[in-house]
Formats: sequence, C-alpha cells, structure tokens
Amino acid sequence: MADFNLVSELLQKGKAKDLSALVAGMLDEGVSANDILTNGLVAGMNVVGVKFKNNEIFVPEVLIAARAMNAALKILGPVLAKEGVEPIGTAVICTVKGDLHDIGKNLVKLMIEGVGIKVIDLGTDCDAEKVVNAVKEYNADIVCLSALLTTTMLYQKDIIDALKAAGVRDEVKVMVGGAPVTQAFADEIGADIYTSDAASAAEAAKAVLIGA
Ligand code: B1M
Repeated sequence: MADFNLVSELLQKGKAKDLSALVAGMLDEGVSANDILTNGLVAGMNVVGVKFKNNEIFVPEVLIAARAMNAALKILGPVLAKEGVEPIGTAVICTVKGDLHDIGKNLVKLMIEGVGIKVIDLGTDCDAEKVVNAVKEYNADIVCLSALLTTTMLYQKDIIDALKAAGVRDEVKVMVGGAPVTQAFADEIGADIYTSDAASAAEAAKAVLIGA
C-alpha cells in the first residue's frame, strides 16, 4: 500500500533526496501522481504551515521543506503534464512582487501545462513591467498571478492596472490565487477568474481557452 505518511514525513524533515527517490519509486509502482501530490506532499506542507504558525519551527526548516517539495515536484511534473499535446493557448505565470513563495505557483504551472497550455514562468518577486512585456512578447491568453502574503496580494491589482495602461488588458484573462486571495478580493481588483487550488486553476484556464 502507498505510504503517503512517509512522503509527508520526509517532506517535513526536508529530506529532498530520500523524498525524490520515494516519489519516483511510487510512480514506478503505479501510484497516482495526483494522490502523491495531495495526500503526501501537500498534506506534509500543511503540517509545516501549522508548525510555522505556532512557532514550533522557523524559516530555515520551512525553507528546507520547501526545497524538498520543489525537488519532488520536478519528478511529478512530467507525469502530471500530458506530453506531446499541441498547446491550446499560452499563459504567463508568476508570484507577484515582494513575494518569494513559489510552491503553489509551481503547482498551478504544472496543472495548467497538464491541460495542454504553454506556460511562460516569470518566477517569483515579479514586477508589473515584466508581466506586461511577457504578455506582449508571447501573445499570452491568460495571466496567472499568485500571492501568498496579505501584503503582496495587493500588487495583483497593480499588475492589472499596468496591463490596462499598456493597452493589453482586454487581450488577456487575468486569474488570481494564493492562500489569502478570495473571490471577493478578485472581484474588487477586477480580475477575471479566481480559483482556490491548482486543479481548479487548470480547469478554469482550459474553460476560458476552449470556451467550455
Ligand atoms: Co511563508 N508565509 N513567509 N515562507 N510560508 C506563509 C504564506 C504564512 C501563511 C505562514 C504563517 O504565518 N502561517 C505567512 C503569511 C501570512 C499572511 O500574510 N497571511 C508567511 C509569512 C509571514 C512569511 C514571511 C514574511 C516570514 C518571515 O520572513 N518572517 C516570509 C516572506 C518572504 C517573502 O515572500 N517575501 C516567508 C517565507 C517563507 C519561506 C521562504 C521560508 C517559504 C517559501 C519557500 C518557497 O515557496 N520556495 C515559506 C513557506 C513554505 C510558507 C508556508 C509554510 C507554505 C506555503 C506553501 O508552499 N504551501 C505558508 C503557510 C501555509 O500556507 N500553510 C507560509 C503549499 C502550497 C501548495 O500552497 O502556496 O497556498 P499555496 O498554493 C495553493 C493555493 O493557494 C493555490 O493553489 C495551491 C494548491 O493547489 N494557489 C493558486 C496558489 N497560487 C495560485 C494562483 C492561482 C490559483 C490558485 O491562479 C493564478
């Protein structure tokens, strides 16, 4: 039986090599990538979040766990994403300026790629100018903005304003997300789509592109 608890434990301890080997082995045994992600990795990161909040662990431990998560995502990525599919559109994705959290953004990227959308990843701490330039350069259909801090979520509006100022706001759909972001906030800042998790983000992006 698949040992999701071990996945969660290795993630919490930040054992990137052991975790990667375990994840690779589970995939070989036919365990679903989605189950490994949800029941092992995300479950483990939730425990890390609670301990961090309660001051039981601190930034270095969280960072080590996050590195292990990203290492495991590199192995899961190709399985989550469908290979050889003609892209149905192009998305530009980033974590907004002032914000270094990239795990949720990376998950959204993986899932969006999984539904056949080409993704241009601008990384973290991304300013509005970079987003505007990427939208123009890649003729993007969707802009995906992730924010994990109550302070940085406000910058999602700055990016929407910059898209308007550059005359490209009507050419793209803007999707916002991240733990502190809500539907009400998305409405308030004039985003087109809010989704609470990576799977819904991928479904919503696909629906926009194929008009479903
Ligand atoms: Co930070 N951090 N952190 N942190 N950190 C949180 C977010 C926090 C909630 C912890 C806490 O207090 N409980 C808190 C924010 C409080 C707030 O503002 N509300 C916090 C804080 C305060 C900070 C610092 C300020 C701490 C400090 O320095 N004193 C600092 C800020 C640094 C900065 O960004 N400038 C900081 C730093 C860090 C680390 C660098 C150590 C590390 C990040 C490493 C990395 O990402 N490479 C880190 C981590 C790991 C966390 C927690 C523990 C985990 C975040 C995570 O990866 N979750 C987090 C606590 C928590 O969330 N429980 C916390 C797993 C991930 C899968 O979930 O990113 O929410 P998430 O993504 C979800 C959804 O939100 C959604 O889909 C994903 C799942 O399906 N989603 C989208 C995300 N983006 C989306 C976009 C979409 C749609 C859906 O459309 C475009």
